[in-house]
Amino acid sequence: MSYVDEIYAKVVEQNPGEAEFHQAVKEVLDSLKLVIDANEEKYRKMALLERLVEPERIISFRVPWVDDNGQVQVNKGYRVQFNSAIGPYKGGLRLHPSVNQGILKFLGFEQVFKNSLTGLPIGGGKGGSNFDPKGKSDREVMAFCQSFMTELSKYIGADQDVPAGDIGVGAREIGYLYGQYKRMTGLYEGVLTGKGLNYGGSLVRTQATGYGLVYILDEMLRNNGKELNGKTVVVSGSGNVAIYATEKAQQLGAKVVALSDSNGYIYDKDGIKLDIVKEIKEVRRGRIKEYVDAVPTAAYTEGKGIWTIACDIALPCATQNELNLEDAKALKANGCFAVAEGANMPSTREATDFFLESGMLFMPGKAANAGGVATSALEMSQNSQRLAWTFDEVDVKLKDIMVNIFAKADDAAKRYGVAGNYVAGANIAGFEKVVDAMMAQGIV
Ligand code: NDP
Ligand code: 2IT
Repeated sequence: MSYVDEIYAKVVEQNPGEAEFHQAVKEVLDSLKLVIDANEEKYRKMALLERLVEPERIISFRVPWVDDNGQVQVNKGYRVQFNSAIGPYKGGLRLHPSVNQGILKFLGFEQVFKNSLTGLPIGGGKGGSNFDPKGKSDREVMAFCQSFMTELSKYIGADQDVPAGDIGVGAREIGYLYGQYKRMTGLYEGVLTGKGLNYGGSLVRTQATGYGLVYILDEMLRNNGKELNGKTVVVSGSGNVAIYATEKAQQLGAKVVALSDSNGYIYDKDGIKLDIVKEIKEVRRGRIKEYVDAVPTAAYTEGKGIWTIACDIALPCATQNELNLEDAKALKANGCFAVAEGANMPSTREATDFFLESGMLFMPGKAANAGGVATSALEMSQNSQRLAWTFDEVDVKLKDIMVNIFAKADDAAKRYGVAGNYVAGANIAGFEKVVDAMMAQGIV
């Protein structure tokens, strides 16, 4: 058995029941075969892959809090500190009832390669809880965040581990978490990113993941003789990433016709009116179906099915494994020629293979959604300097980083004889920097 296959078998055996983690590891290892086979003896002796797939540390803890009825609730809290070879652990916190250790390990593993691709000095981590913020009052969310941070504060720091937002964690939650960190430690430091602009946040961080996604999409299209202007786009989700991907796609001349949430999707043939979506989602914390109350010419459909809408470009921006083989085939049959992943691992492995084999342009999440964490790293730089850059300064840097990520994925794919396969390219390019740092730092 090759070294790569041996390691995958071990991961499955030693991490039972963690399907998403197995899936993420398999995709990366399959891409790395080309690189590892050429250096097998050296990497095997150093147990490089064994170390790469094992988190440096996982912290798991109890999160007790009191709800509005005076009832004590208990959630599970986690932080997966996956790899610190190239910088302090960096990655979001997810609050969603589906969160478990396996999902956070998959997200932390992806983050290691994504963060490497940004070219900035950040290692990989992820955390969160099975707490469900939906339907909770602000006071309940604050009580949860304070309890969560009381424990987490022992393990993080501006030069140690810097969490941020992810599903269910936005400006409100980061504010409560930051306040409690400061209270627990007495430190006013850049320990979290995605902070409010009045207490150390960076301009563009709110928009960064969605904007970055469209910047790299644009770069991929232009490098393949196509353009975004005039194209019809379907975006899934209606959270932070989906909203700002829609905004930038519209600014660059595309027509976005659909958005979704976990209940269903809207279709607006005239193009989504984003100010209405922002009001529903960012102000009222409502459901996407409320869009048709404001725009009666649009349609709402309950359930899945967003990928059956005809489009040129699909941007999955909701959650993992939201787009399966059947969805991929429907997209292709309806004329879709490009897919870029705003979410982490939204396409199943079968869907990803179909995109690549059928000649569609496909940019995987760890490259395509790296603009969020890259701008987080820019927030860390500004915090260290005790300065705040202008919107344009940060936006220009973000665009430059996304163009560079495209170039790295494109170049690595070409170097290993799989030109146009940006999955392999991103995995290899992300791996090269991390492995170099790990080898240099000895057996740790
Ligand atoms: P938000 O919480 O702002 O929005 C999440 C959106 O996805 C909502 O519309 C939500 O619908 C939908 N969604 C979440 N879980 C499910 C599910 N199980 N089934 C169907 N729909 C679901 O999160 P973000 O926009 O920040 O994150 C979206 C994706 O982007 C995630 O995969 C995240 O890991 C990734 N990402 C985020 C970054 C960031 O900076 N925020 C950076 C890089 C990647 P509902 O309201 O019904 O739950
Ligand atoms: O998946 C991700 O890259 C994020 N949720 C953003 C992480 C960050 O540290 O900004």
